[in-house]
Amino acid sequence: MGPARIELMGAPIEVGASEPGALMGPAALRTAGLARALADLGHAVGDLGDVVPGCAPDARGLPAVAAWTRVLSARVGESLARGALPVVTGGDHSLSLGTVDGALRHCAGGGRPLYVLWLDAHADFNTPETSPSGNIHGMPLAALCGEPGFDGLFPDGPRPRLDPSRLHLFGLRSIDAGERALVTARRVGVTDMRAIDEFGVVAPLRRVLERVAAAGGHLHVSLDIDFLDPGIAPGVGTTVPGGATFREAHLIMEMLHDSGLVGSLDVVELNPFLDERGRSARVLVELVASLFGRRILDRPTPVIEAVPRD
Ligand code: Z70
Ligand code: MN
Ligand code: MN
Ligand code: MN
Repeated sequence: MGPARIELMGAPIEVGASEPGALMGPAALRTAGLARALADLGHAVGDLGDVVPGCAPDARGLPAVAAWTRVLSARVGESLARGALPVVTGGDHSLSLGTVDGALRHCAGGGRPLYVLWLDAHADFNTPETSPSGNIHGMPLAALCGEPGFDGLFPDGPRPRLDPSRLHLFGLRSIDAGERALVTARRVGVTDMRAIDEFGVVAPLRRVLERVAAAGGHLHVSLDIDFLDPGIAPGVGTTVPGGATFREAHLIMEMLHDSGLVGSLDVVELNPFLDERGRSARVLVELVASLFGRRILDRPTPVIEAVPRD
């Protein structure tokens, strides 16, 4: 059984990145037929349009990101409270400050643990102190996990923090020295590209999904397009060679679908200005369709026992 309703929201934010163009991401995904692809699978789909932040269009830096965080947290919270599954399209990765905050608050209210699967070439675990670039899209996870240096980003008052042990970085292949130290110290779960080369995507992802299922958790998936190899998805500001293949990425999406655990989704960092004839937008639509049940034949993931345990 699928979700009651999938709610698409655009978050055309690019102040978190240095390369302009990500604000066109939601429009490109609409043009590539995201809503139609999901509706064709039999889902009830609503496109709620683009979220509008409470800041001036030319606002920059942390105050602008804070305005986006507030409104996205509220919109995602409302969507989850309606029993819908919010899919937020970006926009740079700083938008996940809001989407994950909204999911955290929703889960805290319901007494459910929130797990985050971060499909990304990067760790996005810098703080203003460790960041070599100052770009906020390289920092959302440090902020969400409660690292210092982010005063004024979230609404005042108590806020649920993301437990780093419930965060899993998948596809990591570019990490700065300061964030490497933090990721290790905080015991963040990591399946880096070397692990994928050695073990494939299936066994590591099954471990993650088993943990979420055993805890009765809500899984938030954050898909950064640079998780994919730039050869299949060139429409991105920061290309990092050696990314996930078309087949690996589809298999991950199919496994996520079969798990039934995904409660919210971000699709981020598509930069249509740098894309080649819509290729990257189209591959993202295909991947999201696979996450929502598109499959080759009508058969589920083989039983977990088929994969040897370590
Ligand atoms: C680098 C930084 C980053 C995304 C680039 C890169 C961060 N670690 N994140 N593209 N999505 O500037 O902090
Ligand atoms: Mn719920
Ligand atoms: Mn990212
Ligand atoms: Mn990235």
